[in-house]
Amino acid sequence: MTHCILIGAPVDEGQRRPGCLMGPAAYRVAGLASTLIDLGHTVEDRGDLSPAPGRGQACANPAVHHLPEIIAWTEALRASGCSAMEEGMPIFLGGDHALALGSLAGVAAHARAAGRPQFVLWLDAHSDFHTVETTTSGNLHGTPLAYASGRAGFDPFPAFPAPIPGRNICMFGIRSVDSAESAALRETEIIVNDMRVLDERGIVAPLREFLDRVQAENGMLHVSLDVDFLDPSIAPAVGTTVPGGTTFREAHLVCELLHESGLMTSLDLVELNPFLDERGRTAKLMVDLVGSLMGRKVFDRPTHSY
Ligand code: 5AB
Ligand code: MN
Ligand code: MN
Ligand code: MN
Repeated sequence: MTHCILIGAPVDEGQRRPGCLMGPAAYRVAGLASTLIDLGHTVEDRGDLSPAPGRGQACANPAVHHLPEIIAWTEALRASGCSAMEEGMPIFLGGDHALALGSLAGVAAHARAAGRPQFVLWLDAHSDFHTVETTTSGNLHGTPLAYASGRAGFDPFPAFPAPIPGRNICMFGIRSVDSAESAALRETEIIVNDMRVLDERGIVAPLREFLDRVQAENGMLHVSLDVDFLDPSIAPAVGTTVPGGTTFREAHLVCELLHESGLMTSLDLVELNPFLDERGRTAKLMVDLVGSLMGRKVFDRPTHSY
C-alpha cells in the first residue's frame, strides 16, 4: 500500500499550444484517485499549485518565452515535491513537461538529504535535453533533463540542487532528438533507448538492466511519463505528436514491470492536452497506465516477477 500524493501542476507556459493547464482536471475526471483507491492505496489530493508571479528574469536567447513563469513553477514544484517525498509518493499531474524542472529538483533534493542516489526513467518521444541557451523553439518543456543533469546554460534558473549523474538517467521511446541535443547527449553517460533499440531488443531486457542497477544501488526512482511516449494513434491528446511511438501493450508492460520492481518513488504525468483529446480517451489511457504502475494485473500469477 502506497500513500499517493496528487500534486496538480497546470503548467502551460513551457510550450505554445494552450491546453495542458486542463491536464490535472482531466486526470481527476478520468478517475485517477478512485483507480488508486481501488488498488488499495491511500490518496491525498493536494489540489493545484499556484506559483508566485514571475519576477521578470530574462536570458540571452530571444527564442525563450515565459522564462519568469517557468522559474516560478520550478521553485513551487521543487518545494512541494521535496516535502511530499517525506510523506508518500508524489504524482505530479501536468501540465506540460516544464513541470519536471521542478519535480526533478524536488525529488533530487530529497534524495540527497536521504543519502540515496536519484535515478530517472524518462518515457518520451523526445530527449528534452536542451538548455535555455540551445533551444531554438524557445519552449522550455524541452529542457528538464539537461537541467537535472547539471548542464551549464540555465541562467537565471536556480542551480539544480543535486545534479543527477548521466548513468542514472535512462530514456525510452525516443524518436525525435534535435542536433544540439544529440551532440550534448553523446558527451554524457545517459542511456538513450530510442525506438530502434526497442525494435531490436524489445522493451523488457533494457528496462530490467536499468531497474537492476536502481535496486543494486538502493536508488530512488523518478518516472516521467510524457503522453507522446505513446503512439499518437492511441494517445492523440498531445501537442507534439511523433509517429512510431510505443503501443498499448508495450506501455502497459513497462508499467507492470515497474510495479513488480517496487522501485518507483515518484511520478510525473505530463503533456496531456485535453483540448486535443477524443472523448477523454488519452486521459483515460494515462489513468489506466497509472493503474498498471500501481499494481493492477489482469491475473495475479505468482510466477510473474520482475
Ligand atoms: B516534450 C523540440 N526538441 O525543443 C523542442 O514534449 C521538442 O516535453 C521538445 O518532450 C518536446 O522544441 C518537449 C523540437
Ligand atoms: Mn517531454
Ligand atoms: Mn515529448
Ligand atoms: Mn510535448
